Amino acid sequence: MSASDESSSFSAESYFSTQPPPAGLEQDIAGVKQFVQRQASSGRNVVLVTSGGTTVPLELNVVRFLDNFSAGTRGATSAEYFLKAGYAVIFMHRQFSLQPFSRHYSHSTNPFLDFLEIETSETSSPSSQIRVTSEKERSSIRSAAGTLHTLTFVTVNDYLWLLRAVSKELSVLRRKAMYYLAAAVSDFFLPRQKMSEHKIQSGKGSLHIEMDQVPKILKPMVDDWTGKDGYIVSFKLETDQTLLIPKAQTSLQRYGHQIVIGNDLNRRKFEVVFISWKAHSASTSTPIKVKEVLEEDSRFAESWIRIDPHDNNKEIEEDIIAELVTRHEAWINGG
Ligand code: 9Z3
Repeated sequence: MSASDESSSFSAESYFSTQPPPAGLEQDIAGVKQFVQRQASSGRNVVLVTSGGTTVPLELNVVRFLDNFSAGTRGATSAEYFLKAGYAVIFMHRQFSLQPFSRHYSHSTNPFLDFLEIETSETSSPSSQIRVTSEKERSSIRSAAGTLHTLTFVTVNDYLWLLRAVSKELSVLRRKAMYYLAAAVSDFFLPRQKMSEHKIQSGKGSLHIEMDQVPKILKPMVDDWTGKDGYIVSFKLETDQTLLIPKAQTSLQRYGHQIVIGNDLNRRKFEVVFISWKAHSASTSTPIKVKEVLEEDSRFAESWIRIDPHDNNKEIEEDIIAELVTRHEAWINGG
């Protein structure tokens, strides 16, 4: 597999007209619609948090797949801080990746317990720390809180279909909606039409697979799905620190959204950089060619968030979310 220029690239439109929607999409979206309506009447801001990595199956009867790296820590932790800040959260995550409020309890089924600050006993063993007893009690806590709605994806195809549909539902909230795209999404996929039905056999020696490029969905997301009003935050992951800022700037320039958060794979837990538009440079400014974006480009603001890497009691997401909440508030007020 190689990243050659020869593989065809799908536009978002051609992608959705040729690749089938996941089973259960309609039901998922009916749930999102209800959730959004409830939040709209309560006047809350709502954030869509995407989290975890997508897979790319290689066979229709799937035995093998490619996976993108992410444990889902960034998304799950961020969702917690958004909830604590009073946001309602649609948490769209890779099946079995980390979830808000249960990430510290590997056997917990009680995602709201930290959030609601239910009493815990310091003397009891970790597995019996939680005092809430019946499942009925737990479920009423969750629905009383009612501000977390969870959706799951596995493949990049599930992810793309869900993202489009959820974004369209959320767009009714106009500026009160935020989109926080922390999921690690594959750049390449195998279109259904090119997939082998059965397990690829090993008898023929080495394996050659040509993959197509996943459509760049941020552009239609900004321009169409979210009605140009949503506050869109994407993440850029690099392993070469010197590429972080130029790549994040290129992404902002190309898609015209609000913020790109750059993170280096090995430093992501204690350092991130926010790339945004400077106040006088509207994202709708005359497009320039991407290659003209320079590291010192004056249209972009760059601000770093850093925490002490040795402080185990501090999570960088706390500061990321605090900063985003302030910026989103300014955006809602027309900033
Ligand atoms: C991220 O960069 C996330 O912060 C991580 C989180 C995947 C690094 P973990 O949960 O990992 O701490 O294990 N997400 C975005 C990754 C991505 O696919 N970005 C695309 C890119 O870099 C743009 S949308 O090209």
